[in-house]
This record gives sequence, C-alpha cells and structure tokens, in this order.
Amino acid sequence: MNKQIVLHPDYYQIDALLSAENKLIRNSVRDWVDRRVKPVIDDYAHRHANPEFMMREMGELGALGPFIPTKYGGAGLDQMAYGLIMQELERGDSSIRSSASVQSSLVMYPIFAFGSEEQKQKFLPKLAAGEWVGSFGLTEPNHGSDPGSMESKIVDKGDYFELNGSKMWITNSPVCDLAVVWAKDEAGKVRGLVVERGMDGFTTPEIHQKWSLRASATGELVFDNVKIPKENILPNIKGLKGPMMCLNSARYGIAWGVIGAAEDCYATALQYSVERKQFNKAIASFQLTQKKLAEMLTEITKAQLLIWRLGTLRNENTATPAQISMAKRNNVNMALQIARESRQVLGAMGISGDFPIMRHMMNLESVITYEGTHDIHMLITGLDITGIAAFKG
Ligand code: TGC
Ligand code: FAD
Repeated sequence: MNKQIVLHPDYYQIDALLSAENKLIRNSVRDWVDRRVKPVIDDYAHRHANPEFMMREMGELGALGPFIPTKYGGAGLDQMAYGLIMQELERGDSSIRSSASVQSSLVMYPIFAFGSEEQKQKFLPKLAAGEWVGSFGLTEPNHGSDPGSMESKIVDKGDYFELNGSKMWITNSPVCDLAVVWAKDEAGKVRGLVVERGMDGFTTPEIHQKWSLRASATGELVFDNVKIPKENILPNIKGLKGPMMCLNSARYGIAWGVIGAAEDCYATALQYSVERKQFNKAIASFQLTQKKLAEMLTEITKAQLLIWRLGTLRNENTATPAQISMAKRNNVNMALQIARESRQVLGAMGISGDFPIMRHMMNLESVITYEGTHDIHMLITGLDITGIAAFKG
C-alpha cells in the first residue's frame, strides 16, 4: 500500500484541481499538524486541557483569518485555501479546527465585514497573529437553534451601551481576550459588539466535564451591566442576518474540516485491517471489512467533490446559505459514520486511546450539533426546496 494514498485519499484526483498556492498552504499546515498537534493531542484531550500555545503557531502559519486581506494581518488567500487549512487542522483534532474557525469566521470575519476602519486596525492584526484569542456569542441558555429569540440586551445610556444577559456553550470563552457578541437593542434589532476582557461585569466561566472537544475550552459569556463603549459596536450590520453571515463562513469551513477527521479514521482502519489477523488471515481480506472500507472511501470522495465545488462557488461569491447547509450536514454526518465504522474495524482496540478514532468520534458529536444541528440543516434544505419554513410554528 502507498502510504500517501492511505493517509490522504484522493480517489478522483481533486489535487489536480487545486492551485499551487492552495497545495503549498495545505502542505505546510499538514506538516505542522504532524509535528505539533498529533504527538500531544491525546494528552491534552485526556487532561481536558486547551493547548494554548497552538494559537500563536497557527498565527505564524497564516491559518487564522487566511481570507482576510494582508493589510489587516490576514494571509489574503482564497476560500479553497481556507477550507484546506480547516481540513488539515481537523485531521489533527476538531478542537484545534474549532479554535481556528471561531477566530477566522466568527471573530475576524464580522470585524472585517461589519466593523469600522478603527476596529479593523485595532483587532484584526493581533487576532491574525494569534496574539489575541476571540470568541463568538450567539447561543444562550434558553435559545440555541432559535437565536432570533435571544434575550441579551443593550440599552443606550448616552455615552455608552449597557449590556446584560448571557451566552452559553461558547468555544474559546474561558481563554478569550475579546468576544463578538450579538444582543438586541431597544428596538429589538440584533446588534454586534466587541466585548473586551477586563470590562467590569464581564465574566467567562468554563464548562467542565465535556466528553467531546476535550482539547478545546468551552464556557459561558456573562454580562452584568457591562459598559460597552460606543466605538465597540459593529456599525455596518443590523439584524439576525449579521451572525448568520458569519455562520455561513464557519459552516463552510466545518464542511471541509470534517473530511480531515474522516480521513484520519479511514487511514487508521485501513492500516489496522491489513495488519490484524484473525482466522489466519488479515481482517482486510474479509468481504465485510472490504465493504466497510470501500463505502468509507466512496463517502469521503463524494464529500471531497461536494466541498470542492462549494469552494469554487464561494470563490465566485455565488454560494447560497442553503448550499452551505447541505455540505455541512452531509459532510459532518459522513465523518461521524466513518468514525463509527472505523472503530468497529479495530474491534476492542477501537476504544483505545492508542488510536485517534474514539477521540474523533466524540468530537464529531459536537460538530454535528454546533453551527446548526443536523436536523436544522435538513429543514433549511427543506425550506429551500418548498419555500415552507418547517422549523417555525
Ligand atoms: P429567518 O427569519 O429565516 O432569518 C432572519 C434573517 O436572517 C437572514 N438569514 C441569513 N442570512 C445570511 N445567511 C444565512 N445563512 C441566513 N439565514 C437567515 C434572513 O434572510 C433574515 O434576514 P432579514 O434581512 O430578512 O431579516 O430566521 P429564523 O429566526 O427563522 O431562524 C432560522 C435560522 C436560520 C436562524 C435557524 O434555522 C438556524 O440556522 N439555527 C441554527 C443556529 C446556529 O447555527 N447557531 C450556531 C451558533 S455559533 C456556533 O455554534 C459556533 S461553534 C464553533 C466552533 O467551535 O467551531
Ligand atoms: P436546541 O436548539 O435546544 O435543540 C435540541 C434538539 O431539538 C436538537 O436535536 C434540534 O435539532 C432539535 N430542534 C430544535 N428546534 C427544532 C425545530 N424547529 N424542528 C426540529 N427539531 C428542532 N454557540 C455559539 O454561539 N458560539 C460558540 O462558539 C459555540 N460553540 C459551541 C461548542 C460546543 C462544544 C457545543 C456543543 C456547542 C457550541 N455552540 C456555540 C452552541 C451550538 O451552536 C448549539 O448547541 C446549537 O446551535 C444547538 O442549540 P441547542 O444546543 O440549544 O439545542
């Protein structure tokens, strides 16, 4: 078996469709993940600890806000490059991809797209360098799939806005230097604001005891009469459309990322199956094992083609939110099914921490829920087909 074909399956020669620049950035992130993530990630996951050093190193690689123009510290790369970076990070672990996609799509993107020139200059270069860590507060304790019903509020106090409320299940919150937060103004319009660590009344308690994304810090954002200077409001957006546009970017990145996790599981199962003998034969020689492997490769290949096409549409700025939902839903589910099948190929060894499969599987249980659940994305497709929003009462 050719090691590269096992580790990085490319059955339909999609590599030939990528630019030299795309392959260069992909290969440098792949190399970094092999050197800096894979050797330590199990230890961090076992200890439920966040590998904080990685943010700076991802900044050095150009993996944070890669699509942000260079004048703001980004790498000025295209959407295909962004996706490939997410794929390589998630081959290492979904936690690392989560940190990077929140920073890129949910923090840097809204500041770039909706922020003032001063906000862009103040925040983007330090976020791109990984010097500052950002988080994104949309979900609340009582409002997950239905963010439009959020209760967090800002009240105009003349010189400043007063923010009250809380956000729940927030990636990076315990370690963030700033948070892009969505709250309603007195007119009931959703507004975006940048809340900075150190502001009085702003706290970020951690959520402990997760069985998933254990190498990522998740927590709350709590606002108790926080005074938000007016210059911290994102001036160029009003309405739920603002956070949803950020989600389009993040969901697109996730649809790429999970292919990395799926490939890591598939490669592990394939290698194990040729080495493990039962009934005096490699288990890879049994038809039922081959069925599993053949189906995994087929599903990975279909997911790669789907996301490559979506990447070209994103580069042309013509991808619709519903197309992104379809890719997020399909590819995450594909990766989760492959993690489950791969685990079975390894028998008891599949549950062992000596292999990455169970870690990927547990991570993917979050990925199938966050950024819109599997079912919500199906209903978004249903709405696109029929014109009827089945999620509304
Ligand atoms: P609805 O009435 O349909 O829409 C309200 C306004 O928003 C616009 N809109 C979008 N705009 C751009 N892109 C999209 N994808 C959009 N979806 C909706 C819409 O056009 C409308 O605009 P306007 O101008 O007419 O006001 O909204 P709804 O209240 O019925 O809700 C439907 C919706 C789409 C919000 C819901 O189906 C949904 O997607 N829920 C899922 C919530 C979600 O994904 N939360 C994610 C939180 S962040 C997170 O999970 C980060 S994890 C990060 C990590 O660690 O990687
Ligand atoms: P609910 O909305 O309560 O849904 C529960 C179940 O009901 C789901 O199966 C759902 O599909 C179903 N359901 C809900 N409404 C309908 C409907 N109309 N029709 C049919 N079924 C329905 N959020 C952030 O804002 N920022 C973050 O950084 C962030 N990071 C996260 C990190 C992790 C590890 C996790 C697990 C979550 C994170 N989230 C974040 C929150 C995430 O986006 C929400 O968990 C997700 O949107 C679902 O909301 P919920 O958990 O409240 O589930």
